[in-house]
Formats: sequence, C-alpha cells, structure tokens
Amino acid sequence: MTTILKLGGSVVTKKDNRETVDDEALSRATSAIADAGVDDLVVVHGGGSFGHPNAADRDVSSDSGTHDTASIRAIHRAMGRLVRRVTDDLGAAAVPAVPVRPFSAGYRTGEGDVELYTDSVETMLEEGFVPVLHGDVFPTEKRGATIVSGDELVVALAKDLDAERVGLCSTVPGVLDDDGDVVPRIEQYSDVAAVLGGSDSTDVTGGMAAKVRALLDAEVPASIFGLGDLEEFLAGGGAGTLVGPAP
Ligand code: IP8
Repeated sequence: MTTILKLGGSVVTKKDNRETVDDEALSRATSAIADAGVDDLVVVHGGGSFGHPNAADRDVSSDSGTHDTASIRAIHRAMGRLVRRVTDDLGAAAVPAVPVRPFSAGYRTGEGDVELYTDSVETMLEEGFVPVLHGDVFPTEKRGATIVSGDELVVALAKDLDAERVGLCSTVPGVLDDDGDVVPRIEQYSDVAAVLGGSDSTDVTGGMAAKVRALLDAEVPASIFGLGDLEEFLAGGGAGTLVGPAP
C-alpha cells in the first residue's frame, strides 16, 4: 500500500524569510516520519521560501514559462538546496530517503498536463527507499520550462503508483470555512469555491484553491491537515479535510 505525503513548503521553510528552513517544523516532521516507519512511502515537498521567491523573481510560474537557462538553473538549484536538507535530516533520523529531481524526471505537455517518469520511483520503493520529490522547474512543451507544484507531482504519483493514501501536511489544520472551522469533506470544488481565497505569501502555483482542484483530480482519498495531525495521518487515521472519494 503506497502512501504519498506532501510536506508543504510553508511548513518546512519560513515562508517570509528567503531560503530559510523552519528547523523546528522540519524536525517534527522528520521524527514523525521516522517513528511511523510507513512502508512504501513517497515524500514530496513544496518550494516555500526557496522555490517561490526564486521563481517569482524570474516571472516563472505554472503558466508562465522561460527559455532562460540561467533562470532555470537558479530555481532548480534553490530547490536542490532544500531537498538536500530534507533528505539529509530524514537520513539522520534513519529514514532511507533519496532525492528525486523532477526537472530530470518528466515534463509538462502543451495542454498543461504533468507527465512524470515513475518507473525509477517504483524501483526505489521496491528497494526499500523513501523517494523524496519536490516542486521544481519543469521542461514544458512550447514554453521552455514552467513550475511544477508539489501538489501536481502528488497527483501524478498517486495515479501512476496506484497510491492508497495521500496526505498534504499544511500550515493550517485543513480547508477552513468562513468561521475558521475545518471543512471535514470536499467532494466537488463548488463545495468550497466561495471560501478559498489566495495565499498570503508569494505563491507561484496557486495556493489552497489549486491544491484542492489538483486533489479532486486524483481518484484517491486525500487529506489536508496540519503538522499536529501528521502522526495521526501516518498511523492510518483520518485527519483534517478529506478531499475526493471516501477511503
Ligand atoms: O510549493 C513550487 O512547489 P509548491 C516549487 O508545491 C517552486 O507549489 C520551484 C516554486
């Protein structure tokens, strides 16, 4: 049973301090993953203050592409610094984490779809590794390179690997309604269209609205929850907002 866990970029980095890891949050997440010892786990992390400001400075987003190779290298390298830190910390906690760099593992089609080469990820899982992917700059037909979000990668992985569980660990305890309460279940986007606003920091891939849309696209039960519920999710429990079909 494959589980895909996304650690939000705003969870593991200080979103308003450029290229700064949130040491405490990353250490909590790392310990939860190490203690849970989940088999067949794929981790994906977002861009946070490494990816988003570097992409925004260069006007690159999931829609807007670039052919400027210096920009592509700069964004990819910034994400390299973050995945190195995440995998090193997981490794130090005895999680067999290995990095997978999306720029070299897929592309976006002219229609905007994400194609990811997942055979190598499957082999890593079979060999007992925990592959760690991340939002990245991504080769894109007709537009050079755009940004692929961690959420889009989660959806592609969930489909290709036939994942049974998907979890998105966010800075909020779930999708919140107008009163600030967690919406327990979202079956279609119209359930929450009115309450989903933009993200409060630089986010070139669309914030919570894009997250929910992407998850509804994956035909797998997905939960959006806060760091405080990570242990519970990894232990198999329900946490936060369930998006899509019932488990
Ligand atoms: O934080 C974006 O990934 P996300 C990655 O999952 C970059 O949307 C490079 C901005």
